[in-house]
Amino acid sequence: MKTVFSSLQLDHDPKQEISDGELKPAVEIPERARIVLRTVEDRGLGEIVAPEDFGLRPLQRVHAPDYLDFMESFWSRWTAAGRSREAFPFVWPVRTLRADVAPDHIDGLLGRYSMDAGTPLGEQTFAAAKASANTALTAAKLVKEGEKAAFGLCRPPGHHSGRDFFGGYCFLNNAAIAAQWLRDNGTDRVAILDVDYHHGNGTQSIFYDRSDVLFLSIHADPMQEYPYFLGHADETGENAGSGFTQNWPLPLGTDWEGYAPALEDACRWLQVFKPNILIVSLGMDCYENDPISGFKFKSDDFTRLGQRLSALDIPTAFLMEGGYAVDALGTNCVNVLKGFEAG
Ligand code: 6XA
Ligand code: ZN
Repeated sequence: MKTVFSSLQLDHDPKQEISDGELKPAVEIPERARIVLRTVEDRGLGEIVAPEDFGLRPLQRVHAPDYLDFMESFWSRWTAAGRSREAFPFVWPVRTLRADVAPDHIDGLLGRYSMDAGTPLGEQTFAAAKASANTALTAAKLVKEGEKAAFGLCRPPGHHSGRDFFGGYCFLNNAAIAAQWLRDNGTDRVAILDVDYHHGNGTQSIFYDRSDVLFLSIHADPMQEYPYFLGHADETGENAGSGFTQNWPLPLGTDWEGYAPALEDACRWLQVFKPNILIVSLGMDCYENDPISGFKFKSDDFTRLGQRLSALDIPTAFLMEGGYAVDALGTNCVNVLKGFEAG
């Protein structure tokens, strides 16, 4: 299968992040994309192509205009306020504070448009995020035009970003942008299966009241894991979207044996929904040695995941999300894609 990637995606190069009560070295780093790209080449997955530029329109179909304006103007406003290092938000409009106010000060705006303090924003962040979205859109377009599968080597990732906020290392929701673009271009039914270790709260929220985009997510129980405040089993959609969101929160320590029944369930939903195209939010952070995660996948289990998805026989766009065990990331990712191809 083809891999889509742009070197612009490497320009988001965060140095530090806030986690565990410390400023630590960032884990969502350009080396992640480099190692996946190298493994795609070494194992001969297929051609590597540059993304097309789809412009702002597909982003505007998913994200709020004021959020996109904030992202576009962020760095000039940040530096105008006298700051030069990467930015972290630190105040949010929680219960009893006014969520309808858009403060003038950049520190207030950072809180308005974010969900956490763990996601550094730098000078090139939005340019890289736009390139990542174009990568997702190009992979979706390849599948729409008849490829059995395509791999969007997205970075930065997307699934935590909602209509008007960033967080969880995500700035634009690549999977949602690709799904909406498919809907706008004649694809009737799209399903998103999120197999990242973390719940895809942004994607869920974007399609929560819709029946044309099925959202399925298997992830670490948010009672114990980020993003905590979404991804629980009783969230199944609302209004026209009732029943079109399904979550499988699994306990910390889950291995392939514990994971497979949830995957079977999700596959049954896909067989009933019969999407024209499947988007897989492909995180590799279920891996046993992932530095920020708590599942127990071995590298071979990623091959099993790819094989199981292949049996569904649905045209599939794989879009990369998380996975931070950099040394094994290429192997684990290409295992899924090769497993899919081998069936
Ligand atoms: C908190 C953890 C962010 C999760 C990032 C991720 N700093 N999401 O991998 O899928
Ligand atoms: Zn993740």
